[in-house]
Amino acid sequence: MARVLILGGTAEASALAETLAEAGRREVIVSLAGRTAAPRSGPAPIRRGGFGGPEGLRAYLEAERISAVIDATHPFAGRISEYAARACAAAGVARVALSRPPWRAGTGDDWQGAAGEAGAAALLPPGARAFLALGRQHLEPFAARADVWFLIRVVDPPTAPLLPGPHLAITGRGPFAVEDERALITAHDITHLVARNSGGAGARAKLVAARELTVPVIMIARPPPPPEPVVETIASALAWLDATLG
Ligand code: 3Y8
Repeated sequence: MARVLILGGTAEASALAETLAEAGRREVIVSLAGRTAAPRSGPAPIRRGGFGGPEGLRAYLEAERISAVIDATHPFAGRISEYAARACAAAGVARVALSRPPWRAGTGDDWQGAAGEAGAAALLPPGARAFLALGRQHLEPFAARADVWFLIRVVDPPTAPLLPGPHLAITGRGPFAVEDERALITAHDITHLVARNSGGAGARAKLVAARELTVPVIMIARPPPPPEPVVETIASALAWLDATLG
């Protein structure tokens, strides 16, 4: 039975793994960077932690006799996508990237584009009350903005203050509901929402709530897409796998 490695960390990766594990035609392993204490489990075994760069990943592919890799990592996880493309090329293993389309502003959306978290921090007006839906890893550019009050959503409870200035940390793992996002924004008198353009359904609710409450969004633009071939949906990733493995 062919062995498939899914580089995970998104709802699409979880759904792919579930579909393949239930079909029972291929052996599936999901790999996570290991950013959260207790990732959501599913039917496929989960491997956590880095591989030690492209060389380590190539060695893993050979040792584990992986026949195909689906890179379904988060659109901002650029480094692992680059490493996976290099490792698969070096090991002669077929690989596709599954990258869902970015969110686009629609009618009623008030979005300002930002280049990275530093760009977003610079766009916040003095005295803003900003909801940072960015997780725990990319907060340093906001540390200098002691004039801003921050609501910070992270997956695991923080073990130390996330910022030196005034803020409140809350925990949450998507998918989120619009009415909960609306209540959160209202309860904390949020004046600006800062988000990364992750795409997908799992974290879109906050954007709908911001539009309904006419709260402006500072949207951090996506990094360049992963190396080709790239597909945008679970169905096309499954079709690629069948075409590749038969
Ligand atoms: C460990 C696996 C599922 C997967 C859920 C999706 C949806 C929620 C959008 C907000 C924005 C954020 C964050 C987010 C999204 C889904 C999806 C997606 C954004 C889990 C997961 C892991 C992570 C790591 C986490 C990061 C963080 C980013 C929170 C599991 C739940 C903000 C990204 O606080 C922290 O320590 C969080 C750290 C890395 C920041 C970042 O740098 O990207 N993801 N998120 C993955 C690993 O170890 O490899 O624990 O179960 C996966 C999900 N994250 O099955 O339903 O499909 O996109 N995750 C961002 O886009 O801005 C949340 O709060 O509104």
